[in-house]
Amino acid sequence: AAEDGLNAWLRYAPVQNSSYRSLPSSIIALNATKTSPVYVAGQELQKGIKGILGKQLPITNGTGRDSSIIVGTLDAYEKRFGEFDKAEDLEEDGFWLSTEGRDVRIVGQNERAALYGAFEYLSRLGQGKLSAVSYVSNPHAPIRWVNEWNNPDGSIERGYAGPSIFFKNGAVVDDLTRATEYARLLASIRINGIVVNNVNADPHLLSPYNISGFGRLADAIRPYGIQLGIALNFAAPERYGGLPTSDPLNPSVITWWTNVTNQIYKRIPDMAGYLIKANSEGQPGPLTYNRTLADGANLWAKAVKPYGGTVMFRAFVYDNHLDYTNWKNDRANGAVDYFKHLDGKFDDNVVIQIKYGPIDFQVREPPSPLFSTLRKTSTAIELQVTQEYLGQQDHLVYLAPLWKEILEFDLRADDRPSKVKDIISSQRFNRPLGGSAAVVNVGTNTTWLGSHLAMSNLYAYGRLAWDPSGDSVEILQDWIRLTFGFDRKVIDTITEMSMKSWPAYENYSGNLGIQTLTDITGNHYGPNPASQDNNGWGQWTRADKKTIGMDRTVKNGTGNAGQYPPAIAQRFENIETTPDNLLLWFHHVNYTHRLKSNKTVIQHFYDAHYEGAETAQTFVKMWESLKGKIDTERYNRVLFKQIYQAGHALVWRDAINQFYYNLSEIPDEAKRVGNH
Ligand code: GCW
Repeated sequence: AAEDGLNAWLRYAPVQNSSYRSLPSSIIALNATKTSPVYVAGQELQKGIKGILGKQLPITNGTGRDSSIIVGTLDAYEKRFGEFDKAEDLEEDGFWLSTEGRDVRIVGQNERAALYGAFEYLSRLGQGKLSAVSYVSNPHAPIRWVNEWNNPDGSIERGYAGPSIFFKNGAVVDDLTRATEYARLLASIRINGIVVNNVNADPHLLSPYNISGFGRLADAIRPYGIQLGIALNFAAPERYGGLPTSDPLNPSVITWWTNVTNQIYKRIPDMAGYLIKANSEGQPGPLTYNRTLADGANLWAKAVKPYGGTVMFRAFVYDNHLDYTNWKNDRANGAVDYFKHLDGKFDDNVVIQIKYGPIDFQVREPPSPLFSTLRKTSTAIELQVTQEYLGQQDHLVYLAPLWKEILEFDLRADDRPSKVKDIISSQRFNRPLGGSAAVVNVGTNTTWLGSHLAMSNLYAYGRLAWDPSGDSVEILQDWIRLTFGFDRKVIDTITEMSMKSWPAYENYSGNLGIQTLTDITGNHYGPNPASQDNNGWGQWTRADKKTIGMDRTVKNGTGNAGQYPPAIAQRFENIETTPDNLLLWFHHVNYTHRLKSNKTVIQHFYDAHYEGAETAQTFVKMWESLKGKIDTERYNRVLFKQIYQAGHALVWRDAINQFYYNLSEIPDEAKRVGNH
């Protein structure tokens, strides 16, 4: 049963359906050299059809007499069958799938695209989607990566599913089975890059021994069409290379990085590129040497350029020793303040990787204003599948609806439609690159993320990276069918739990845009509203006896609202047009301030915390109603989590409500909170 966890949505559980009898009788993988993605596609089709239909199809070269499932690249297909009339419609990484006619045909623009098409076909079979179809599917953006904050000792920063599948004792592990299995899962959701080490990067990972370790890792994931990326430590020239400086304009530093890069590409010719966290949370960076962030990014951009590599440069630059006594200070201003004047100064193969909101993966944030600030720079959005502030996989929080809110947000740059999804795809500002990265942090746990239900988030991430217009419920239900089967009640129940989960978590953690009120100085888990304020981290609530919220207006506050294009700036500047769910993000108000719902802020707090915690109680009963419809092992594991969440939601409710009651001394109209 551990297999169910490991295979996740690729279980290939049997499906009974008589109309499958008309299936082709062999598989032809065109021009497949061993370990190529097309070869893997052939193997995967064989395995999947065996599982789903109980039929063992031979992989042949094709006799021409029998019907076949044909999979291959556009080139190989045309060589074999002549000109292909859909060729023009295929973009990079795109595929064509046709189940019309005698054969099933899967044609990829490149090798990995052929594999994507094979997985798509298997996903349809596995969900009982039998109608004859013929369509092209192209990606919304070229960069569809995951980041894994893995340290060489095997620990994972903000990972909640056990130690690393990649590293142990300072080096890449010998047995890379799990790395390959992970690549398989990721390829099925069309992810094409993995940055395997923590952005708080260990400079010693650049040793020749570790470069050969990276090489083995790259070999382990390459058959799935996935490229390896490496996170760098800016100060490696000093900390590992023995140079007196890491100044990005110093010739010896440039030579040093160029040499390291050449060594890496010698071992890994298709290395995807570098990811860099610089001048952030104590990490060194170009600013340490009075150079610009662009000077740093461009140094690596030039080193990887000859190999077609990309530099992902994180926008998560801020001062974590902000003076909290100054009400004009605002961590949320950091990204725009640091990057605005650099627009147009980055090389073409640099992509600025921007967290979805201006602070840090909170339960609710507006989109980062940097998305609409950078017009001459490529950008990507950074999301978290690992639930750092969102219950760390002990709480069910289905994240697609949160991501969709950001991706569909129209920033109105130059008063024109400017949805975040069209900015990061490179379309809106006509940039060469763009896309998304999600911090996933899988571990050795057989469920990958530490929770069976949390895997809907990884699945949804891949789906939305490929097509951000996808619908949260449709994506979820595809995942449920593939993971748990077709039973109507199973589908409806998990759908209801998942769709209620983010609003519930928001209700019992931090609502009205006040942020997730976790302990912010430590593990980011559990309630601790007092920890937000009076320190340099800048995740302030500004709560006192009478008032609460960050004043981010231009007229009176930190000016953050003014970082958005005019139409949006106006909306947030103005308390009447700021939506209730972001009220305390942008405004500092009395607890007695009336919301659009006509409730006071404090009463909304009390009520929402009761409501959210109540919803979490119902998840237990909902899950229990599935007993007998889900295998015992997964049933019990999920039940355990739901019972835990129900209890912890009460802890959240009471801790937060009591805290604001003690502070404000305003009674709860329903008389639940207080000293009775
Ligand atoms: O959310 C914060 C985390 C840090 C993390 C940092 C970042 C990798 O608490 O653990 O460091 O963000 O994104 O760089």
